[in-house]
Amino acid sequence: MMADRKFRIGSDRIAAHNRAGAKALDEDFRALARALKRRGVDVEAVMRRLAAFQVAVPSWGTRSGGTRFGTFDIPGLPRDIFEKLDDAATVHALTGATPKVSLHLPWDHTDDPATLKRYARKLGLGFDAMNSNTFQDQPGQVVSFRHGSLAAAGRDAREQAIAHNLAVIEAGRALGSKAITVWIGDGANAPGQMDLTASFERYAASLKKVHAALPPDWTMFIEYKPFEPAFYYTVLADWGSALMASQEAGPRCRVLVDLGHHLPGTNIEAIVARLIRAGRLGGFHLNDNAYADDDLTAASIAPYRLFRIFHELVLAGGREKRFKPAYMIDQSHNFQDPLEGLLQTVMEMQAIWAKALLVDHARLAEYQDADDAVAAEMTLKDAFHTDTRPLAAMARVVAGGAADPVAAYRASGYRVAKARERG
Ligand code: RM4
Ligand code: MN
Ligand code: MN
Repeated sequence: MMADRKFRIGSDRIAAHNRAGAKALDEDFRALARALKRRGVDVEAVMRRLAAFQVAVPSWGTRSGGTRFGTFDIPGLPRDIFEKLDDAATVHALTGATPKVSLHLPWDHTDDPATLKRYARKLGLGFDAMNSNTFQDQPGQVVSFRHGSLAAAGRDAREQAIAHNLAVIEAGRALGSKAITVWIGDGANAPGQMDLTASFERYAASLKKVHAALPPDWTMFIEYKPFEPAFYYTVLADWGSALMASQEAGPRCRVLVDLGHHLPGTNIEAIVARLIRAGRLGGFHLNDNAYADDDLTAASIAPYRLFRIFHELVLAGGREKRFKPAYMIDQSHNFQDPLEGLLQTVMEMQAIWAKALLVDHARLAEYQDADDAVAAEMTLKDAFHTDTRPLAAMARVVAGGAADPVAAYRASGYRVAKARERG
């Protein structure tokens, strides 16, 4: 695997892009910083915290993905995990905010983890949570997961699912990952098909075995989802079930909130607040939805909802210095160039994270104590309506990324070069 002959977006190209926009960005940044200082905001502190905001790129997000019906590939998509890492490194080069990649097994399986690890290190990348997959059968699989995996009534299927999760942990250990994310599709399509109590007990018992195999510095995340593929009953359908399961599994089992895994109208920030209170919030799969598990680009539909979630996280970070949930992207790109979708996502995340950092907590608390609903809401809105894009752009430039990652990516001709390279 010769890294050096491949087309890359180098720091010289990024620096040239930034130089071209430097004057305008400087003006916008100064004007905003002045306005924020007038509002009593410590702009340097906001910039420091913005610089610390990092999000993991999913290996599967670098390819055209997931409608249930088919995918429509554009030329130049990555063909293997090495090329997926190349693309992830491109996102990191342009944003300075995505130093880690999340792998999905067996999709990203390699027989040679040492080489993959070395390759990643050369690109300046590390590995975030490993995702297991027992929601599909793989070619040559001994027992089918047709009737379930970790929660299956059949012991063979359960043991095979546990063994797969242990293998994912081993694979992740070899790569330097520190977490595993478990999502299962187990459930039923017809009332009576499955015992609601026994299926949950089997699931929790299986999780416990996976938990017991965690290396000492590892965490596990469990992901709930209200329905699909099991439409009548899903074993891990909601945050309450997930909280119970995590508590039964063990202290290092945390709940992962995938934003798309909620029914329309759900107050996700309240769920987040409860999970924080229980000490069981593990992290996020960032994406957006209009209906269900749409896997749309994060903040494309409901940016204010994401802001409200981030607000809870900023508050929690203020209360507890060690509070550090994992941020991972989990979305599919059907109509976009996947890399543009990822870049756009990181830009949105940074801008909305910056908004959440601007909330005046002292004022908000005063209004809440005075039962002043209007003033309290307007305090949130003051932050939300602030155009924070110059802060986000400046944070990227300082981190060595591009002021405008999508524009720099387009101007580089990356995808055309990859189409030539990758055939
Ligand atoms: C699921 C869930 C998982 C992801 C798979 C591909 O709906 O969100 O996180 O691994 O899709
Ligand atoms: Mn997910
Ligand atoms: Mn999903």
